[in-house]
Amino acid sequence: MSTLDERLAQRTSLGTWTFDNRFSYRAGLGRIYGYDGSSEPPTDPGGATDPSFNNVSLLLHGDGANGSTTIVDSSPSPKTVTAFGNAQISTAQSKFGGASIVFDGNGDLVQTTSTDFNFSTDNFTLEGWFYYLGSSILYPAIIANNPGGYTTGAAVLHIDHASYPDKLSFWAFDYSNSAPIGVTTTTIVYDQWNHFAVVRSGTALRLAYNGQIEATTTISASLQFNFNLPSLRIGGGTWNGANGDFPGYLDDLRITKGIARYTTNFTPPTAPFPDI
Ligand SMILES: [Ca+2]
Repeated sequence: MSTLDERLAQRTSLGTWTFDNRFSYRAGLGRIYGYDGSSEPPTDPGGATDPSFNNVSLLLHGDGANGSTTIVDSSPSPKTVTAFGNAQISTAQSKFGGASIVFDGNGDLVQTTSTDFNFSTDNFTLEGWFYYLGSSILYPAIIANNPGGYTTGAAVLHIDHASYPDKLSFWAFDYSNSAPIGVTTTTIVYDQWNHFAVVRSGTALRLAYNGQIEATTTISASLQFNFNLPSLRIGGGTWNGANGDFPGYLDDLRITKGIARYTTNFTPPTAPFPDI
């Protein structure tokens, strides 16, 4: 039997290990449970497992050393995530884990590709935390695809400073070339962590700000979303160019394919999204 330290050093992104039937360590939860040899702890101290974890397409905890450009995807099928510009890990702000991803609002973005981001007509949930510094940038993008223009297949969640000042708005060209699918109602508070969620549940598309569903729009059952067109972009640099650059921090971003996680108001997570 190896020592606890040795086993922890072998930690990977998934799994549960037991030690002499006296402790278990659940990776991702970062907790050690003591118990009497049964296969499960007597209680679930964290309660922090995700029954839909296998549907998670992307999970960015934004953790690491200050200045690192290594962006780790903790989803079950980890994607290669590339930082462009000055996008990097920052310990200056963090919702969870002591660090987040910082974007300076000038050409920064994070990009990845996978067919896991092509939802077609399935349900999906885009969610996470943003710390917006405020700016005069017209359309700071949080999550978008990148078809090269606002054209067939284009989709984006951004902060709007044109028609909907300091609101979240979600757009898809195939829904409309001139109107968002949804716009939140609460003015975004700068310089603090706010939770966002975009949820498709069949023909309902909902936007939530800090757990309050502020927009519900009926969409066609045949409306398709492909955030892998041809890549997924986070934090800016969509077809809007510099107008799409997000200035601030993003933390604990999660994309779930096939699952509508929120269909009513909810309490935003009080802990990092589980890795298991
Ligand atoms: Ca973090």
